[in-house]
Amino acid sequence: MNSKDICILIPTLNEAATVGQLIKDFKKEGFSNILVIDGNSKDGTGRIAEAEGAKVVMQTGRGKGQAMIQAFGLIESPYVIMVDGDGTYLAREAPSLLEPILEGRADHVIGNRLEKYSPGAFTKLNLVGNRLINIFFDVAYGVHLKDILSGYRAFTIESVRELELNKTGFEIETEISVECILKKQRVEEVSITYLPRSEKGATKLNPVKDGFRIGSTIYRLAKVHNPMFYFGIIGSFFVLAGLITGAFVIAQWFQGITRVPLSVLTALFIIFGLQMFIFGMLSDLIVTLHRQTINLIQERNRREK
Ligand SMILES: Nc1nc2c(ncn2[C@@H]2O[C@H](COP(=O)(O)OP(=O)(O)OP(=O)(O)O)[C@@H](O)[C@H]2O)c(=O)[nH]1
Ligand SMILES: [Mg+2]
Repeated sequence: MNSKDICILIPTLNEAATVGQLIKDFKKEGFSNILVIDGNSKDGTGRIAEAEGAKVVMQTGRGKGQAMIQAFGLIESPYVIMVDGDGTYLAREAPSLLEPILEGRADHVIGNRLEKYSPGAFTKLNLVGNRLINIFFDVAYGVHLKDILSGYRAFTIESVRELELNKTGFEIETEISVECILKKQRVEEVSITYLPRSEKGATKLNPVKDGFRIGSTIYRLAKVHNPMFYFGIIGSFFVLAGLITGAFVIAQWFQGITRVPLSVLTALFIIFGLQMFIFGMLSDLIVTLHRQTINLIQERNRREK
C-alpha cells in the first residue's frame, strides 16, 4: 500500500495552537498526503499547516459540514482518514482505524471515544449529551453504534461519495452516520483515545444549540428510514394530550359539569394522534416496498457485474 493512497483530511477553524503538531505527528506515522480544509481562520492556521507540508484549501462556505462536503469532492485518493484539527486525537491510532477498511471488512470506521477518553476530554454536559444522542440514534434507526459524533473516522472515498450529505454545521457526523446506515454500508467502531482540547484553542461547538440541532437531525432523517418512529412520536404527543384533556372532561362530568368545547378538542387530539399512527404505518409500508425494489436492483446489478 502506497501511503499517498491515504488522505488525511483535517477540518480547521482557528486551530493554530494544535494543527502544526498534528500534521507533524501524522507525517511521523508515514502519512504524507495531508489536506487541511480551513474555514478562513484568522490565527494563521492555514500558514502553519502549509509550512508543515499540508495542502491547504480554503472552504467556500461556512460550517464544518460544508467544509467536509467540499473536501470529499476534492480528494482523489481511495482512502480517507478524517480527523479534527484540535489535537484531541492521536495520529498513532490511525492504522487501527484503517485496518478494517484495508482488510475489506468495512466501508466506514468510527473511532469510538467513549471507552478510553482522558479525564477532562468531555465536559459533563458533553458526555451526557453524547450518550443521549447515541441512545436516540439507536432507537430511531435500530442500529447500535456507540459514538456517532466522533471526529476521527476512516472510510473509502467511494463510500463517502455515495452518501447524500447536505448538513453544513456540526450535524455532519450525524448525517454521515445516518447515511451509512441508509446506504447499507459496513460500519465498524474501533476504540480510540480522546484527549482534552488544548487550552489555547477555543471550542467551536455550542453544546446546547448544536446538541439540539443534532437531535433534530436524527429525528428528521428518521422520516425516510423509520417513519413509524417519526410519526409515532407526533401521534403519541397528541394522544397523550387527548388523554389528559379527556380525563379532565370525565372528572368534571362526574361532578355534573359538561365541558363541550373541551370534549371536542379531546376528540380532535385523539383522532389527529391516531391518524399520525396510520400515516406511520402507511409510510412504513412504502419504505419497505421501496427497500425491496432497491434490493432487487442491487442484486441484479451485482449479478450483471
Ligand atoms: N473548516 C472548518 N472547520 C471547522 C469549522 N468549525 C469547526 N471546525 C473544525 O472542526 C473540528 C471540530 O470542532 P470542535 O470545535 O473541536 O468540535 P468538537 O470536537 O465537537 O467539540 P470540543 O469537544 O469542544 O472540541 C475542529 O478541528 C475545528 O477546527 C468550520 O466552520 N469550518
Ligand atoms: Mg474537538
